[in-house]
Amino acid sequence: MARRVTRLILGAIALWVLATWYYTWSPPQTQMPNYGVIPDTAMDKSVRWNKPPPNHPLPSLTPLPTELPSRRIPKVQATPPKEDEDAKKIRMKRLNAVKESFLHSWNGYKKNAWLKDEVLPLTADYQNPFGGWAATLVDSLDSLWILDLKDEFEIAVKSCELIDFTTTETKEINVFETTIRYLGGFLAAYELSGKQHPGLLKKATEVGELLMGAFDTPNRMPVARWDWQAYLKGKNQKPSFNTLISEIGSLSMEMSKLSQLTGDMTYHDAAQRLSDEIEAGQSKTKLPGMWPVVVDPSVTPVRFAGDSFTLGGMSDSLYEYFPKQYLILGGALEQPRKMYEGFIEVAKKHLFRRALNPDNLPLLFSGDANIRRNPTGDPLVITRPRAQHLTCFAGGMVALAAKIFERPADMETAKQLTDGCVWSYFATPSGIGPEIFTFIPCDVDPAKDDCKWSQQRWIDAGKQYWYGNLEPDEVLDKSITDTYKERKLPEGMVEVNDRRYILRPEAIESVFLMYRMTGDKAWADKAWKMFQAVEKHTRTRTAAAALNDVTVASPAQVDSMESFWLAETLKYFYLVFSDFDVVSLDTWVLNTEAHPLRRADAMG
Ligand code: DMJ
Repeated sequence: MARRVTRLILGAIALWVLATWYYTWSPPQTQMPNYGVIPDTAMDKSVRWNKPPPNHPLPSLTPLPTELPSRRIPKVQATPPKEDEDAKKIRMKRLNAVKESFLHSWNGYKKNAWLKDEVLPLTADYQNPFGGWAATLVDSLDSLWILDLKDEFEIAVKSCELIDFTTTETKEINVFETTIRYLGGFLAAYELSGKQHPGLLKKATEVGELLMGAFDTPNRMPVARWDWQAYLKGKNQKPSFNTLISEIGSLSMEMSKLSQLTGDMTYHDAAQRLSDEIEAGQSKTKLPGMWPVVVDPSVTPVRFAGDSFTLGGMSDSLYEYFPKQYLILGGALEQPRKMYEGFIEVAKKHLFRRALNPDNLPLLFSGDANIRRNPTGDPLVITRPRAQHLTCFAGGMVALAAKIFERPADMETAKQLTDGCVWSYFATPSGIGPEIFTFIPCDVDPAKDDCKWSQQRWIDAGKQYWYGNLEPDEVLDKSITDTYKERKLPEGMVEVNDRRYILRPEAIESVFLMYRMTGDKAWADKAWKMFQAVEKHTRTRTAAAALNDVTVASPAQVDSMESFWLAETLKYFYLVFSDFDVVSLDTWVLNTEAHPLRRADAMG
């Protein structure tokens, strides 16, 4: 009997030990949904940002330029097209449709993901890919203001007070994304709303202060993916030797604007050091005038030794910022203009290509350039006819620069670049342009090539693309037409390399800028057609979703809605149908007090 009791007691103790171990070490039972980003479990959650004394203090700070610009910056907006009552009714209907779409997604975010980075539009869940500091909320503040959703704006501004920038579960802070989505978001909203909400500037300063930690390196170049906790623990950090050029090349507008608004030159100084390095490297790259996608800022001077050049992903905003930074600084600094002028002719020569299309429209696309060696060892520039949705900002950039830098002939280039992107929308069965496709370049010399469409030319381009190692007559035309059919390729494309549409803004941004700068109503009609297609396919019960394949009539939706849908894409659609004095480019872009309104937003 005593032995049975002892066994029972021992059993109970064993059970208790097991249970204690299980509850202490097993995962919590209330399963957290998968938010897409796995927080680093090794992160010390008690660590909070508290600015440490710098490891590499600066003897002095570069101040904002104060001299008056040597040249007057010309106005950019055209006279709005005349409109009768019927035309106005149509425009207002379109405007309201965009506003309704915005409210639908905004409410979906509010209900399901408030204070989180992104709503998941299919599962009505959320995810935190940008530090968990309410990216969609902050990024969309200026849209709320522009769309005249002032009550929502007030609620959102109030909620910003709850965002805690002293901590995050993210191990590495992405300095570029944090700058454009958060810092840019606060600054744009602060200025647009007439500087009536000092809390927004306070938040911007918190972000700016945090980001300055990433610049505390021996050469003051930033660590683009920044381990903030290691830095707090005293790590002597260095930038990575393979950094993307856009991640260090497009911080300037937000940093300089923060200095303009606070009077603290720390931020502008950080940006100016970067710009000086980038300018110094401009003529020393393998494609002088442009910068390679991957650079090494861990050394001084920064090394720009890469072989690949593009206006697309990983480089785009570097170029986009030149005219906009020139404007932010009121034209008082020639450097961004010089860098623009130094690169644009190179891009025209090596990247921009006329493209064959069944309607024989004058279209341009911005491809990629790679540097190879020819048999004698000399560098050879190979242009790859790969068009990315991300390059669609180029039309708007070239148009803006054509106006402010007085390059009127470039307006035609801007038009053709923008029309290229519009064509990529209208060419697909869904009515939306793909993320990446391969086009058919015509000879750069119009005297040698009239760039006239024929089915045979499309087929021959396919032979070249798919069977480049064979002689053209070794490949049957039929095998190419079969490939085109199987791969559902619109006439004029030889491959769609990435079939997604992820709610990106670049194409509509350029259409909007072209409309405001030319006053040609055709742009508004193009925008409406684009909007209808985007709205039809992306809308979900909760918000709006990315698409997996725009080359089919009914693309499947993907459970993602990045903050730029509300912060950029719908804002540009809305501005297309607004009066020209809503965020007039001449007020907000040319005014030396103008806000950065985030990288892609020359005006909003
Ligand atoms: C935007 O968030 C920014 O404009 C960035 O510079 C590149 N593109 C995305 C949206 O596509």
